[in-house]
Amino acid sequence: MRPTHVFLLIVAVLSAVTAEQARFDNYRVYELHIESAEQLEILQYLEEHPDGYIFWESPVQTNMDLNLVVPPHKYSDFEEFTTKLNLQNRLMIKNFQEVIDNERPNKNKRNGFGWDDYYSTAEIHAWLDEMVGQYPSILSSTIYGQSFEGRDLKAVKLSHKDGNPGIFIEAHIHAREWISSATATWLLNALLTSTDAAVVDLAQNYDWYFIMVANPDGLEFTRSNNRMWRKTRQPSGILCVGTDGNRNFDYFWRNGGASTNACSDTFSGPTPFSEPETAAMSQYYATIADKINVQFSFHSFGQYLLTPFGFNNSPTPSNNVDLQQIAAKTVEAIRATHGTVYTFGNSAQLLYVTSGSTNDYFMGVHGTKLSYTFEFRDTGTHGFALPATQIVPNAQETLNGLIAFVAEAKALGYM
Ligand code: 0X9
Ligand code: ZN
Repeated sequence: MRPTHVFLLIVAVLSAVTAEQARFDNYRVYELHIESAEQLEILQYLEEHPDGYIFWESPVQTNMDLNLVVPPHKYSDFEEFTTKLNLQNRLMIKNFQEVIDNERPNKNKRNGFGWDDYYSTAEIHAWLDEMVGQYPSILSSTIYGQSFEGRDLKAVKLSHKDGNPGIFIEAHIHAREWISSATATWLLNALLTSTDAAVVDLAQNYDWYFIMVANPDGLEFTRSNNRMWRKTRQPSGILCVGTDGNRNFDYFWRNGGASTNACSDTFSGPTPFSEPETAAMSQYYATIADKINVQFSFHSFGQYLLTPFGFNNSPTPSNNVDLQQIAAKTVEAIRATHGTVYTFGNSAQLLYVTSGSTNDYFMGVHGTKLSYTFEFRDTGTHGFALPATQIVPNAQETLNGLIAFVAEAKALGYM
């Protein structure tokens, strides 16, 4: 570790020890639907002058849904402006602190790593090291860089034999999306230990590359200071910190759906790959890209399976019919597991415009033919604070989705 990193780590640890965790008592969460240019303009102004409001999505276009967290001192203000603007809104959460308080029912039962609770980067990495120690002939790990605060950026590779098609999974680039890494570690565990024939087939006949925590500094900040943090932790201006990792990749960077305001949650960064976490991921991917047939990004929430491209006026990928056909099979298998309904389609059409995302970069720059974003559970009942009791069912349905995915991708000649 460089001395500056040691220093930063000490600062980070000290501030974590002295910091108070932000509370959200009686904060309400509303889902809004932006219809008119006027509504969009007002919401964009509000995002730049939030005064207590918290945006879960940036207002980037008309015809998009957006979740807005409303603190108690803004109840009447919210009522007034939504009425004046005729802004469609639906109360999703009455007291967000209560949802956070119910997120980790097993947090005081410390019995090692598992999937009935959420864990820190250090705990996740320690578990990965333990797995590498237990399965040294098939599992290996790579430290592909360091985060801004000096934490290891770690990838693992599961391979039973040479020449397998490659599947790359990148999770937890957004700090508050805890279910993303929990699902990824569950999947790796299933690939290592399951005796189910379909899972054994996936494990033995494909090479799996996982990045469990793409943004470790962000994850730690959500645990110590603010559960709602999204970005990296490198200062982005005098008053603001962090860049949206999923807007910082160098492909049609700043071409829509990204902010140039350093305080925004969708800040693109001052330059592409300004963040050590994204620069390192792109360099790591460059070393394996020719072996990768499929790439998945794990996010939450909304229950979507999204396909590229996301940027403004982007072209439709030449294999879009296949992309959608594979997605259809995947969501069908997800639904057949526990009844969870996913919607699939192009990310810009279904959700909103984004640029500089991992998916766009891996497909656009490296030519990865199958590239998808999972937005896991739920549809807004708990939002980012999905109870840990849902980790296992979320992961089970994802695994069944992946089994169906691989079968269809193989049938279409991609693997
Ligand atoms: O906005 C994002 O980065 C993702 N949604 S989230 O709520 N998890 O932040 C969606 C990104 C999907 N778009 C592409 N990958 N192109
Ligand atoms: Zn995300």
